[in-house]
Amino acid sequence: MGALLDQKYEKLFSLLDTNGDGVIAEDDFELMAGRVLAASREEDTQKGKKYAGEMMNYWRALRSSADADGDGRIDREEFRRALRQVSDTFDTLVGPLYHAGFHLADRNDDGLVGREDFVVVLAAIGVPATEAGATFDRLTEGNGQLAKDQLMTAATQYYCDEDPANTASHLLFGTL
Ligand SMILES: [Ca+2]
Ligand SMILES: [Ca+2]
Repeated sequence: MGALLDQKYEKLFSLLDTNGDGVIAEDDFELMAGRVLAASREEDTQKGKKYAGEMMNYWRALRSSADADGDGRIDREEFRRALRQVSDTFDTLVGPLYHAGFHLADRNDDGLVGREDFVVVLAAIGVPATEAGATFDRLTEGNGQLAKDQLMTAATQYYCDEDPANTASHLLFGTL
């Protein structure tokens, strides 16, 4: 597996280690879900609960596939090894969280997400706002509205794809 995937998994690890203690554990997901819901003011809504639920599902699926030594914490090496297998399980492991994130950011439920709402969510998971804005512009090719298919393509390619031409997907969470 190539260096590009490893760079992306490293970036993802840094974001998911929300409290920065060098391992990914349940408390990181609780912290991140709390930040996203607070930033989008969806703490008590159906969408917010759905997102928080998917965050915990992601954690449980990740733990069951990645936590090789069973200590409830996932270190960098365990994470990288697990994500290399992810193309087989993307739809169940990763897809639902991105669906829920999209619906959270689609504030008026018209199937499109605007720049500002996208930036709020990405900033809440730790991507600097200027980089999140640039991500949005790349994904939408400057069109100003993000469709769910565009996000799902980017997410799939972020986890599974090594073609250097798909820059917009590789930079989904900002610079590598
Ligand atoms: Ca952590
Ligand atoms: Ca919308």
